Parts: sequence; structure tokens; C-alpha cells
Amino acid sequence: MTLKLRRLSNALGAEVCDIDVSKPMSESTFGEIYNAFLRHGILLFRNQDISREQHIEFSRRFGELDDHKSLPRDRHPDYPELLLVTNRPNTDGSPSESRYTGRSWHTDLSYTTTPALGSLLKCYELPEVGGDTLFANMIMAYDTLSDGMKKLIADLHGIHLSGTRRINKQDAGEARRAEVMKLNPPIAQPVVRVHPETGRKALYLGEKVKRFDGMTEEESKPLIDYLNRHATRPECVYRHQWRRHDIVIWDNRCTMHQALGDFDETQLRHMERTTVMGTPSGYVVANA
Ligand SMILES: O=C(O)CCC(=O)C(=O)O
Repeated sequence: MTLKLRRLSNALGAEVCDIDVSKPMSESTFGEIYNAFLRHGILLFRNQDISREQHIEFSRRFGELDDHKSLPRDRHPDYPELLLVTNRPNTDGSPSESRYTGRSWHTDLSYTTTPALGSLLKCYELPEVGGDTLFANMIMAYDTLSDGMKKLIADLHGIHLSGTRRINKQDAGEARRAEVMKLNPPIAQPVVRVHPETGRKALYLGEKVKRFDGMTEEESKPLIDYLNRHATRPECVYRHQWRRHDIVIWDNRCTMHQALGDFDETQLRHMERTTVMGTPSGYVVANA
């Protein structure tokens, strides 16, 4: 079978057309999908009105799945392979802990020593308008730096902090903050990451990074801000407008993303994500 692809933007992304991911799929068809994933950084599958089991089963074809133990409160109560990104209130009426998940530029699990290979996000409920997600091509971001800048950043490591380290007490609650901080010590990751499968170099940063290892925040901030700004220029970015039953998979090793708060938060937005485990990268930073 030859896959029918439709590019989503100049920077990155392709829609895989006319595929039902819940149907049996040959190795060769999946091989074509995987090659397209490596080539385009993100893939979109529309109209996937499938069960949670089928979402998990399709995700497993990309590799071993994370059980989200670093974010226990956001796990689906019945499916540890699924992470909830939802503003649906908890059963006791309290606000959902995951209602602001992903509201800054990041790549998944970069604050661990096995950052995610990929993430498959399925859309269940959408507000009337908005609720979009931005994706940036970090290979393009790296390639478009000057040689001088490439040399300057070649050996730098950015210290990645889990989201809850940066959340204030009112939003997260002190107990949860302490729990997640213990589960997620600060991790230094190379600023220039070599993609383990394609060998391409990509910027590996985002807004979870507040300083470089061996440097102060004050020293690091101008360069971190510059690199994040450079990576998120419109020419490096695709903006996804969701439809119900979309599944989007992104390659966390060469893209970053951000969920936008561009919608009426009294309306429901409910997404569920599987996370494909990646290969080891980075190191724990003591006393960061
Ligand atoms: O809700 C979204 O659009 C993206 C969520 C997100 O950032 C994530 O799952 O890492």
C-alpha cells in the first residue's frame, strides 16, 4: 500500500488520509507510517472514532508506552497508559488538575532521563472555537542558526524542570507540588540533540528550561529566550485546529508544542494522550 499523505504546513506535519488505525495493519503499511512520522515530525489521523483500547494498541506499534507514574494525578483512572488533558471538573466538582497542561512550549518528559519518543493525542471534546495546539520544527530551528551560534551552543546543557516545579501553590496545591518534585528531579539535556534514528541535529529547549548547567539564570536567560523565539517563528510552526476524533502523533525528539488557551474555558476540552518511551538522554542535576 502507498500511503496517501497531505502536508499540513511548510514547516512540518502531514495528514495520513484514508486510514482507520483500529483496523489490522500490515508491517509494511505501518513501516510507511513510521517513515512518514520520521520525515514530517507530526502526523494527523482524522475521524478515528476508536476505543481507548484501540488508541493504546495503535500507540504500542510505535514502542513501549509510559505508565505516567511521574504524573499520577493526571492518569486515566482505568488506563495508566492514558494521560488526561482535560478541563472536565473532577467528580467532587473541583477543577481538573490537567486543565492547563501544555500551556508553554515543551517536549514531553524532557524533565526525565528517558524523554518521550512520541505522543499520540486524541481529541474527544472541543470548545466551539479554539483549543488549538502549536508545533515547532526543531530541526529547522537548528539548521537556520548561524555557524557561530551553532558553535556557541554545541556543548551546552539546559536544565529541564517538570511543570509542577513552576506552578504556584494556589494552582497545584503544596502537597502535589512536593510529590511531583520528588518524582521529577531537575534534568540536564543537551541543547543540541542528535535524533537517535535520523541522525539529524535538533534544538532541544522550551520554556521548562530556566538555565544552562554551569551558568546562572541571569546569564542563561537571554540566550534561552533568543533560541526559543527563533524556534517558534511562524516559519517553523504549524497550528493545529482540532476536530473531534483527531489523533495527532508528534516526534518529541525534534519538535516542541504548546496548547493554547485560545478558547472559552467554560466549554469542555477533553483530550487523552499515550506517551511512547524514548531512549536515555540527559543527567540528573544535584542541588539545581
Ligand atoms: O492539549 C494539547 O493540545 C496539548 C497537550 C500537551 O501539551 C501534552 O500532552 O503534552
